[in-house]
Amino acid sequence: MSVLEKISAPADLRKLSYAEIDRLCSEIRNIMVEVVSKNGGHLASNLGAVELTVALHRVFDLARDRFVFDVGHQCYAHKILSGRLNKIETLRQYGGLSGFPKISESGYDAFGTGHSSTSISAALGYAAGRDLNGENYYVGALIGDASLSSGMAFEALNHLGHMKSRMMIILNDNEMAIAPNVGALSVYLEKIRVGWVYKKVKEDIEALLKMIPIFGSNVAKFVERVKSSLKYLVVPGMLFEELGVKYFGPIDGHNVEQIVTTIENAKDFAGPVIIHAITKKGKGFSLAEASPEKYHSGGLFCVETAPPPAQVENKTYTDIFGDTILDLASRENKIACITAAMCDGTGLSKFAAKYSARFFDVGICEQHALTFAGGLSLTGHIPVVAMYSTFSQRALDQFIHDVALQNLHVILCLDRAGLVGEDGPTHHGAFDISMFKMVPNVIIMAPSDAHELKNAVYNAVYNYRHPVVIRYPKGKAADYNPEKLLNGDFYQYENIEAASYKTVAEGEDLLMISCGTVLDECKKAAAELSEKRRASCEIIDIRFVKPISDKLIKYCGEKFDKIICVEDNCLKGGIGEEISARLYESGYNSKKIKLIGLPDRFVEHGPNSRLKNITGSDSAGILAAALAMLDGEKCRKKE
Ligand SMILES: Cc1ncc(C[n+]2csc(CCOP(=O)(O)OP(=O)(O)O)c2C)c(N)n1
Repeated sequence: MSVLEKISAPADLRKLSYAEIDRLCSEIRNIMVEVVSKNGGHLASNLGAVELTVALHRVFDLARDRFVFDVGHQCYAHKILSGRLNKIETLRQYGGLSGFPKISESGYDAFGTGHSSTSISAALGYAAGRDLNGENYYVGALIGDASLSSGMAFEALNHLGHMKSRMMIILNDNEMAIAPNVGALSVYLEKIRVGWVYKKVKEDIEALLKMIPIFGSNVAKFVERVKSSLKYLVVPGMLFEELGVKYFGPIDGHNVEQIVTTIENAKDFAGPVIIHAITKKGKGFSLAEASPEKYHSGGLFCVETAPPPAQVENKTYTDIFGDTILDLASRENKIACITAAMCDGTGLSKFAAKYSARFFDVGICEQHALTFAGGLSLTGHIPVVAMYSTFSQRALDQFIHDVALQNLHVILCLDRAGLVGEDGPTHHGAFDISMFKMVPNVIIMAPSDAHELKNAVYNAVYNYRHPVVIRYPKGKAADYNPEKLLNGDFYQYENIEAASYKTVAEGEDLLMISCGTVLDECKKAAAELSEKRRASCEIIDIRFVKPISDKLIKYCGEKFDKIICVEDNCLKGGIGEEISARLYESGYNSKKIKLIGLPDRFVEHGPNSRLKNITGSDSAGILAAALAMLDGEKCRKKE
């Protein structure tokens, strides 16, 4: 009988011996590797947090006590232990368990997460509410060392020190973000780790100081000064203590007994405490221990072998962006690239290796990344900030106030725009068009294929002296042909005038305005339409979300009565709404217009093909909308 089988509720963990707990941790790891190899997911972080999670469930009753998992990508052991083992096979599948904590999924999930560095704020909110209500459950946050470096986490620590609420932070310190962690805080934590041995030395010195006879107050003051300067040198956790948070550690984050004992001691403290646990990312699975970055998150893999490197014909939009910026940087030495702890994920690894002086990893600090870029641009550099669309949500004010208001030449490259599949609603890039389109001075491009993306980046660098946003999705790049448009060894970039659009197919009966990589779906739908109804469909690749020219509006208004706008942004504030309003405003107010894009609800997790289908934004949905327009048929019902 496996140890897991002995656990019908988390409280059963308390009945286990520590030898059984060790076996349990291995069993949990095996399940994780098995499931992630089939369903994809965040492996390395989960493997590293098993013992911490088991210890939490052993000490606390997490149905009542409230623990917030930061980012939430390390929640698999928590799900396995809190009544979801029988559904773990469905992890990240449509209708199955989410890859992140979700309050609608289980009462054991205290707070929904996905974006980093929210846990201390959310836990402190819980603690404040608990105290107002006169309740007495325990509250805590489990946060990684990289997530702790973000502004939000610092804001929460600052507030926590002021509130002095009874709550616990468990710092899961594995020295890694997705890649090795960066920044002064990480150097500080490194000092603590290294200084583990200094602990003993410090105790000896203090004992020695106590033995020195004190001759008058000067000597006493001197001793105090020596003591406090020594504290800064060698006492672990001084930073937290100074902020009013009692520090425990560092401890071995893979030793359940040690973690449990420390939690038990720390939780009796009346105010805020932090337990600093040292862990290894990827722990227990040799491939992930050796390459935690590769196994941070990702697709399917064979349990025995590492995933194969990407082939040329499988280049993603991320790869195309990375290659392009590398190429342009060789010609333009003012280009500087900025990432918020996502160097590889955004395709900047080659740039970082070749142009390290012009590369800045600011940590998980999207807000700082944009304002930093603003300053950098005023020194004559051309900052290119690459981040995922979903994380740019956090930096909207910095984009508006620090970049756009001053009309600075900062290029914001948004990867993972549109639906991202199995990571689900916390990670879908559903809102960037709506967010950025409203901002004055900005040029926004939505390239429809690999070559359009290359040209977008080129034009953003050389031709547009404004803030520029370029958005592109996850996945394999359409129309990628490395030979295409080569002039000798050099790629032949094209100058693109802002607001220019491309007519992809000419037609008479209906117009499809396509925004970005949904162009493929539009083409498929148009082909089927012509086959099914002999209807001729014009397709326009709009290229620019902003500006949209009056010429385009006039052309659409004069030539077509039926117009379908397709995008992978949410419909609210999307490009379809913009075109409808502009048509109406220009007097073309009797058009039949159908808007296709993401609905006014959060789209769940699951394979992208399925999500596109249920939101009606695949070729079948576009075709159905076109048929409904042409024939007056009812649109295919959306979920
Ligand atoms: C706001 C935000 N930016 C970027 C990310 C992408 N991201 C997911 S996990 C991660 C690294 C987290 O490192 P750490 O907090 O140390 O946890 P670990 O994975 O090492 O356990 C990053 C950058 C995110 N989830 N949220």
